Parts: sequence; structure tokens; C-alpha cells
Amino acid sequence: MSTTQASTRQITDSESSELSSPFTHQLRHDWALAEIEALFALPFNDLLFKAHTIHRQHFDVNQVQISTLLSIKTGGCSEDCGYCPQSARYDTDLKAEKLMSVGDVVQAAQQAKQQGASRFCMGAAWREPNDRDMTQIVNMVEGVKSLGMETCMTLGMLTDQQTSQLKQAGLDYYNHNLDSSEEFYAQVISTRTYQDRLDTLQRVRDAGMNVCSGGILGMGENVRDRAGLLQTLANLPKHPESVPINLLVQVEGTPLAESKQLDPLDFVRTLAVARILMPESRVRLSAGRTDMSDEMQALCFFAGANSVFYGEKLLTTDNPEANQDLQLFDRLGIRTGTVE
Ligand code: SAM
Ligand code: DTB
Ligand code: SF4
Repeated sequence: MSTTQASTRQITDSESSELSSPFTHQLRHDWALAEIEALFALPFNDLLFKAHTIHRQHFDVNQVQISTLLSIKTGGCSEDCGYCPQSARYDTDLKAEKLMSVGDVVQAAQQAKQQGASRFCMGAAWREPNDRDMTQIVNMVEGVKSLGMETCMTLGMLTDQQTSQLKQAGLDYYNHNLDSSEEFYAQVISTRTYQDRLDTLQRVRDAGMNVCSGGILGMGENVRDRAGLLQTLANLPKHPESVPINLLVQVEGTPLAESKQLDPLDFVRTLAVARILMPESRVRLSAGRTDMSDEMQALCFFAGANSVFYGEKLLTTDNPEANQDLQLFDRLGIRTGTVE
């Protein structure tokens, strides 16, 4: 094809309808696995075009929401999640620490706010919170909220009573990941079931909190597992408001430390499919960014990612320096103020 022909090519009917109609992508909760696998199988450019078009119909594509994480209770966890440096079962050089004081947590949140974060996410290495810790947890939520920040917590499985305590305290989001497809999940974690996780998500929903739920890529799963994870999330009665897609941080001593490296383009593909399936959700480019090039992250934002964890630490592992992120946002013309 000559250059002239290439530059005067008419867009096809299907491209045209993707570009013009905001109504072609109603929220769906009935995705079949085969349909999702077909999205994964699209040529990369077709998939990214589709995802970016949907992204543009639902969001300001130059705006990224930023949250800062804090580990409020580190290590010594009873569970056997094969990826996690905080499990007491693996020798990972991590020093276990007890639950932080409310004052220290609120101080860390204040610092995160000064650096520009709009949401503060507090994580605990627990299978589930103990009822006797709930007063301290509730005080943390109230303290962080009083700074004018959005709050998020990830504490493991919850009971109905605990979800209503958190809701009453003003917790905005609860993070609880499905991690992978139901089939692959069973190869990674034996101490609790996929159904346990779905039950907690339902309780969070019933209590009226926003749901944050996603998974981890690069654990040795296949495309069908990635499709299965996204299918389960998208077919929930309501899409999670926030969908974190983590790249496995390979921590020495964990069973998954030697997993085969994921092709970066397969990571981008998964983000793109998440964007197509859940058009109104914040898709979060989560753990693993220190192993990603700026160019790969730029592709992720193009594919539909529109939130990140911000600040030099995730829970126990490294995240890019705040300055480095600000420079990247600047180079990409991305703003981080919230518009919600
Ligand atoms: N203990 C609680 C739980 O498991 O629900 C909350 C904290 S847990 C560390 C939160 C999430 O971090 C996990 O569900 C998992 O998706 C993610 N995560 C843990 N270790 C990771 C790793 N090495 N790489 C990527 N994500 C990881
Ligand atoms: C999520 O999906 N990723 C974050 C947050 N939710 C809690 C945690 C990533 C943890 C990475 C390993 C660590 O730092 O310990
Ligand atoms: Fe414990 Fe959560 Fe880590 Fe699993 S992911 S070992 S539950 S801290």
C-alpha cells in the first residue's frame, strides 16, 4: 500500500461505531469465557483501539487517581498465599510487626496527603481481623477520614458485623482480591477458598461500601485463567469500583519467586480486556511497576489503566519513587487530581 493510500484509508463501520456511540457499551454481567478469550486473541492494535475508545467514552483519559498504601500490620500471617512475602510459612527476611498505633497511621496519611494522594489504603497481614482489634481499626478509619482523604482497607475476610462497623466508621473502599481464576487460585492458596473470597466481597457490597477487587499476573497462569479472573469480576452483580491488576513481585523465599517472567504485552492485554469488560471501573496499574519501563506504563494508561499506587513502598516491597512518577505523569500530560 502506498503512503497516500494509507493516509486516506476510510475507517471501517465497526471502528466508526466504536468512536461515535457512547451507548454501544452497556454494562454487562453475562460475559462468556469464550467471548473474553476472543478479546485476548485480537491483534494487539485492535484490542488497544477498542479498549482506548471505551476508556475515552467513560473517563478523562489524561487523569489518573493516586492512592498511597501503608502496611498497618506486617508479616507473620497464617495463610499460605504462594506469592506473599508476609506469610509466616516462608522465609523471606521480613520482620513481623504488630498493629500500628492510630496516631502513627494518621501521621502517615497526613504525609501521603501532603504528597498529593487522594486515597489512603491500609493493609494488614491477617487471614481476618480479630474482633478485639476492630476498635483500633475503626479509629484509624475515622482519623484518616478527618483529614479529608478517601479511605481503603484490606484486612482479609470479614464478618457481617465487621463490614457494618467499617461502613459506620466511614470506610470508602474495601480491597479483597480474587487473585486469579478459580481453577488457578487453588494451586496458589490452600488455606481459604475462592468462595470465601466471593462471600467477603458480597458482604462488603451488602454493607454499602465500594469494592476494590482484582488479581495478580505472572504467577504461571495461562490466558484462560486471566480471562476467568476478569469474567468472575465482570459478572459480579455490580462491577467492582476499583480493579487492581498486579504484576507479581517475585520475593525470594516465596513459592512463586521463580515464576516465568510474563511478556509485558500480555500484561497490557489483560488491562485492556479489564477496561472493555468493566468500562466504568477504575482499573489500577498496581504492584510490579518497578519492573516496568516508562513505555510499558504509558501503554497501560493508553489501554485503560487510570489509577496507581503512589509512594516509594507498596505494603512491604518497593514502588517507584514519588518524584519518578511525577516526572512520568508530566511527560505523558497526566493530571492526578481527582475528578470524582
Ligand atoms: N491479608 C489480606 C488479604 O490477603 O486479603 C490483605 C493484604 S494482602 C497482602 C493484599 C493483596 O496483595 C493480596 O490479595 C495480593 O493480591 C497482593 N499481593 C501480595 N503479595 C503480592 C506480590 N508479591 N505481588 C503482587 N501482589 C501481591
Ligand atoms: C492490591 O491489589 N495490591 C496492593 C493492595 N491491593 C493492597 C498490595 C500489593 C502488595 C505487593 C507486595 C507487598 O508490597 O508486600
Ligand atoms: Fe496473609 Fe494476605 Fe499475604 Fe495471604 S496475601 S499471606 S492473607 S497477608
